[in-house]
Amino acid sequence: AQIPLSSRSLWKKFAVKEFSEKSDFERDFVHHIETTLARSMYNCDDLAAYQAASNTVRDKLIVEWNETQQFQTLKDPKRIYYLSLEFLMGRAMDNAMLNAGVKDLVKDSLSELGFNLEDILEQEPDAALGNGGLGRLAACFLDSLSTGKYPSWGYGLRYQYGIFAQRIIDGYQVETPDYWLTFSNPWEIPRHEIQIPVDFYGFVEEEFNPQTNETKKIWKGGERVIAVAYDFPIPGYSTKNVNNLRLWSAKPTTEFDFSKFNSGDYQNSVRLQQRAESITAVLYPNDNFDQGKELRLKQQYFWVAASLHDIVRRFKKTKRPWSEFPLQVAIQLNDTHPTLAIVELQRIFIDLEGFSWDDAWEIVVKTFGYTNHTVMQEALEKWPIPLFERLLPRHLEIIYTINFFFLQQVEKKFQSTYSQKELENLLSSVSVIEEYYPKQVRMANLAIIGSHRVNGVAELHSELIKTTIFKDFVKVYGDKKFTNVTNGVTPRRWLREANPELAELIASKLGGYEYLLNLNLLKNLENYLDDKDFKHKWDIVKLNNKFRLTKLIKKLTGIEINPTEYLFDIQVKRIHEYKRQQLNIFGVIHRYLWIKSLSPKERKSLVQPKVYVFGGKSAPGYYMAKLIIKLINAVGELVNNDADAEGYLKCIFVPDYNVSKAQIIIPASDISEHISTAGTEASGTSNMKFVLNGGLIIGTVDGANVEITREIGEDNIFLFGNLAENVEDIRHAHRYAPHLELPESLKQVFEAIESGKFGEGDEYKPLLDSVRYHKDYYLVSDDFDSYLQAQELIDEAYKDRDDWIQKSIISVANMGFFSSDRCIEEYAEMIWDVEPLERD
Ligand code: F58
Repeated sequence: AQIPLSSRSLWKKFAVKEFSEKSDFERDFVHHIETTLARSMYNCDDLAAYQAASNTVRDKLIVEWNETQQFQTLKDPKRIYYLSLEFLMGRAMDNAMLNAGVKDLVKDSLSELGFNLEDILEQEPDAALGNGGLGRLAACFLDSLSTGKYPSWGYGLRYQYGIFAQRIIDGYQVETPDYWLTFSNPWEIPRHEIQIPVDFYGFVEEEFNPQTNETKKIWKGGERVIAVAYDFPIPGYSTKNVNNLRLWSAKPTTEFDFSKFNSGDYQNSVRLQQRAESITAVLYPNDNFDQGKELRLKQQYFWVAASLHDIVRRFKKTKRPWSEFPLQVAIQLNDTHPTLAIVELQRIFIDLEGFSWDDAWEIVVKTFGYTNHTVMQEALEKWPIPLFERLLPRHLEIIYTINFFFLQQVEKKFQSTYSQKELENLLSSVSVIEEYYPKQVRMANLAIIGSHRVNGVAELHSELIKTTIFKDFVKVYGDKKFTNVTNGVTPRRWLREANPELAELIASKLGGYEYLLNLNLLKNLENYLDDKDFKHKWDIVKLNNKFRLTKLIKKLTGIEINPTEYLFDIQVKRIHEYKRQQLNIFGVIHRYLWIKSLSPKERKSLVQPKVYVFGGKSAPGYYMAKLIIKLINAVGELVNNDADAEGYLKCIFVPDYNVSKAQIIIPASDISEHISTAGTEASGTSNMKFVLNGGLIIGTVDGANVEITREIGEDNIFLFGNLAENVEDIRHAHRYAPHLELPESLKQVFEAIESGKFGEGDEYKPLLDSVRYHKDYYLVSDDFDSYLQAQELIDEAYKDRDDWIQKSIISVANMGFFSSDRCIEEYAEMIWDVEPLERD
C-alpha cells in the first residue's frame, strides 16, 4: 500500500536519522534500555547493555539497508544470488561498527555510560550456521559483495540450532546443542509478511488440453510447509551499501488436515503441523551419517523452492520479457546442496509458465554457476531414487528428462569416434543417474549439466577436478566450462577485527586503512624491512596476541602458559583424517620422547620450547576423528604435567573452536599447520588468515598452499611431504603391502602409545592400525620423516629472530591476492557478468 501524497511530507519530516554523534548514540542506547528492554540504569547488566548497544547499531544499519534496497529496486540491475546451506557468520556487532566506521564513537559512548565495549562484545553468541571452510567462505563472500557494492542476496536456512557446542569431558568430545536464539536477535528482521508455501510428496497428474492437444504435468503436493523470511543486513566496509542475507524458517500452515480432524485423530493432525518446524531446526554437522537423510533433502528443497519463488517474483515485478531472465539473475550454487534449484527453475518455466522445454533449459543453464569444494569421492552428494521419488515426484521426472536429452547429445557427439564399449562407459560415467542398487541421483553431475560455469576453489584443485572426478565432462564440454577462482578471506574481519594492533601498525606505515579495500597495497610494507623500530613493534604485536591467547587458554582449560618462552604452533580446523591432525600429534609425541631422552643440560641447549595448540570439532558420528581428539587430550594430560617437559613442551586442545575463538587464536601463531595429504584439501582458507596475521606455515603442497608459496616465496614457508601427482601410486603400492614397514621414528611413537603412556594403549588401536594394516590411505607413514625434518627447520629458523620477523613481514606484504574482494571480482567477471552499483 502506498502512502497518499498529502501525507508524505509528514513521513519525510520524521524519517529516522542515523546517529553520527556520541550524544545521539547515548540517547538511542538509553531509549532501547528503557523501552525495547523495559529496563533502567538500576537494572542494566552487560547483557542488557549489549542488547541496547546492538539495537542502536542495528538501527543505523537498517536505515542504509532500506535505502540500498530501494535504490536497487529503482535501478533494477542484474543481481547475484548466492545460495548456500551454510553461512558461518560469527559475531555481527564488532563487524557492523567497524564497517560503519563508528567503533571508536560507540566505545567512548559506552564508556561514558559506564560500560566497557570489549566486555559488551563478549555477550554476543556466534551465529554458527555452518560446519567449516565452506560456510565461512560464504560469510567472507557476503562481506566482499557488500563492500564491492554488488547488488546481491544470500539465501540460506535459519537453523534454530547451529553447529553443536563442543565440550571435552575426560578427553572425549561431547556435543551439546547450540541454541543461539535464546535472547531476541537484533541482527535479524523477521518478515512475517513474506510467507511462501512449499510442497512435498504427493503425485503427478496429467492434464489434457483439448484446445492445444497437449498434455500438461501438474504436481499435486501432499504436505505443505510455510517458509518465513528472516533478513540479515550485511554492511559493506566504508560504504553505505548494505546487502541482504535472507534465511528461511519453516512454519506449519494454518490450514488444518480436516480429514484427520473429523475422524477424531486430532493429535496426529497437530503432530503433522509440528513436523514442519523440524525442517529448519538443526544444521547437519556432517554428511557421512545416513540417518535423517530424508530431512536433509527436505531442507534442501524447502530452501531452494522458497528462494526461487522469491527470485522469480522479484523478476516478474519488473515486467521484463523472460528472455531477459539470465541478464538480470545470476545464481551461484555453493557446492551441490542447492542443485535442486536447477530442477525447480525448469519446473517453474515448464509447468507453471508454459515454456517449451528448450526455451526453458536455455535460460536455466545461463542462470546457474556451480562451485565445487571437494575431490573426495565419498563426499559427493547422491540421493537414492526411491526417496527422491516419494518426496519430489515431479522433480525426478524432470531430472530424467534433463538426463535423457543430455545423454542423447553425448551419444551424438561420440558415436562416430568411440567404440560401443567406450561410449557405454562414457555415458554411464556422465549420467545423472547411477545405475547401482539402489539407483541414485548424482547431484554433481546434475549441477555441471545445469550450469554454464563450474569452478574449483584453488588452482591445484581446479586442475584436479578436470583430471579426476569430472574428466569425462571435460570430454563432453571441452574445458572452457571449467574454471578456477582461488578462495580468499575478508581482511576486515580477519585482520582489522581479529588483530587490531597489527592492522594499526600496518596503517601507520601505509598511511591509513585504505589497504583494507585494496589489499595489494600491503606490498608497500617491503619498504620497511630495514626499519628496526617497525620490526620491533611487529614483534611486540605478536607477543601481545600470544598473551591474549594464553588468557583464553587459561580461561578454557585452566592451563597457564608464559607466552614469552614459547614458539606457538597451531592447528585449528575441523578434525578429519585427511587434514591429518594425527600426523601432528604423532609429531608431538616424537618430540616429547626426544625431550625425555635428553639431560637437563642438553634440553637447555637443544630444545626450542613449543606450545602445540589444537582446536576443532569432529562430526558426531566420525569415530576416527573422535579418537584423534582423545589422543590429543591424553598427550596434553601427560606432557603438561611432566616436570621434564616443563618450559619445553605444552600441548593444548582448545574446546569449542568457532569463529570468535579463531579471531583470538589465529593472530597468535608463529607457525600454523596445513598438512593435508596432497590432493585432498580443495583450498583451505585458514592458511590465508594465518599468514595475513604474520604467522608462517608448515604445509603440504596442497590446496591454496601452492599459491601462497608462489606469492610469498618459498623461503618463507615450510613445505614437506609427497606431491599430489604421486599419491595414487603410493596408495597403489600400499594396497599390496598388507603390513606397512614404518619409519623408525613412527615406530617409536606407536610403541609409546601402545605401552599405555596415554591411557589404555588398546584404545588407539584403530588409529594405529589404519596406518599399519589398513593401507595408510592418508600417507601418514610416508610423510612422517619429511614432516619431522620440516619441524627441525622451523626450530632452526626461529633462532634467528630478526630473520623470522623479516619472513613474517614479507609474507604479509605479499598476501594481497588472497582478499575475498579479488574472488568476488573474478566471479563477477568470469561467471556472473555483473557490475557494482554505486549509490548516488
Ligand atoms: C571446504 N569444504 C574445503 N565442506 O574442504 C576447503 O578446502 C575449502 O577451502 C572450503 O571448503 C572453501 O572452499 C567444506 O567445508 C563442508 O563443510 C561440507 C558441509 C556440508 C556437508 C559436506 C561437507
